[in-house]
Amino acid sequence: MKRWLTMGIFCIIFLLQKNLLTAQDAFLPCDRNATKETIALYGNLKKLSQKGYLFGHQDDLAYGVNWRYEKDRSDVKDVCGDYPAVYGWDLGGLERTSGDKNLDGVPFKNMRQYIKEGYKRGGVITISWHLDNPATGGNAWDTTHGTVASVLPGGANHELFKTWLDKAASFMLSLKGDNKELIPVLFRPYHELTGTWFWWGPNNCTPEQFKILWRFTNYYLKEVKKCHNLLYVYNTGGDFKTKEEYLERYPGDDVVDMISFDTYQWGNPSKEDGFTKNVHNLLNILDSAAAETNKLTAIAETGYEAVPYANWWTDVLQKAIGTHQLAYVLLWRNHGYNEWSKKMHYYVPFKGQVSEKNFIRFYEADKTLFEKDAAKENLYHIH
Ligand code: BMA
Repeated sequence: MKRWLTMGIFCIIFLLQKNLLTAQDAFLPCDRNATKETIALYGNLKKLSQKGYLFGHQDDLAYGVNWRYEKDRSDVKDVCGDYPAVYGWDLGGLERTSGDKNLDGVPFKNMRQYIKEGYKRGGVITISWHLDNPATGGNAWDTTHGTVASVLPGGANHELFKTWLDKAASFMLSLKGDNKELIPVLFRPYHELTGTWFWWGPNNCTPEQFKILWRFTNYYLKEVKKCHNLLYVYNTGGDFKTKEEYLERYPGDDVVDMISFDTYQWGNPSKEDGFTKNVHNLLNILDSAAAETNKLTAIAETGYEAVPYANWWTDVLQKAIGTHQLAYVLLWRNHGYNEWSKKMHYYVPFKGQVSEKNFIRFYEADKTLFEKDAAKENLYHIH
């Protein structure tokens, strides 16, 4: 009798474990050799998106409005006492011969350090890449026709392009935690891919060419360079009207982990609610694309330049997201005064800014998750 009972208990444990394993298996990164921290992050982000969305900020630790490179400082932390849960960084400039600083002046040496610090505290890292135009030597906004075809295998700039991917790979592989483990990165290459302003946009390549560009990048980083700490984020502009349009350039479930879009507030939200309505529509489409592809979702860039509307955080952004489940929402960088546009260029409040109080309410909302919330989740461990 006792033997039967013991065997029965073993059977139940076995079946339970098998079920749990199957559940985990169903949600794995597209890189089948992803590191265990990367696998853990992916599964945990999926679970966490049912509770709320992580709050992210670009270049958060490097500078803010009226300050540059002050240890442990962050405009977000100055206002609400907590760091963002997601740290956005950009590799643009790494491909240049002189590549020691990115296109916005952040030294890559510092960036690597900030990434380590954020990861160590339990935050999440995402990286975009405003890479130069390899055909012309111009910047990412040089939309000279034909560049995409020229970097694909067999194209005139393919070998040069590979040397740039080599540089991106060595940066990714240089990101290590205290135990020498690779730091997982949500990699968002060829961002705003449906916009006409970058050389990888639809005015410059067919959907097929774009897909090959993506698939080659994924193959090269994963198989040749052995970067197994990357989760791939497909990212469009905010200009799509249907799921089919959204997925027109989607390169395949086997090379994507997260789907996202970028969209910014323009105009005056106290007079019209176009942004809220639009974000809501975009999120409905994103949700249906996620149901089809079984991927995580995010708003990878958003904001209202200089946040001139005091209640923007709760009355506009929080409302726009509503009950949609997202892994994260990231606000763009706090540059401060921009000499070129002669305007203030920042997207999160700093001490004394007009939306400061409302940002604290947004911080306190149940669904918004900042770094302390993320740290509690132990995102890099499989639970
Ligand atoms: C844009 C602006 C630019 C910046 C670029 C890349 O949105 O913030 O000033 O150079 O992003 O970070």
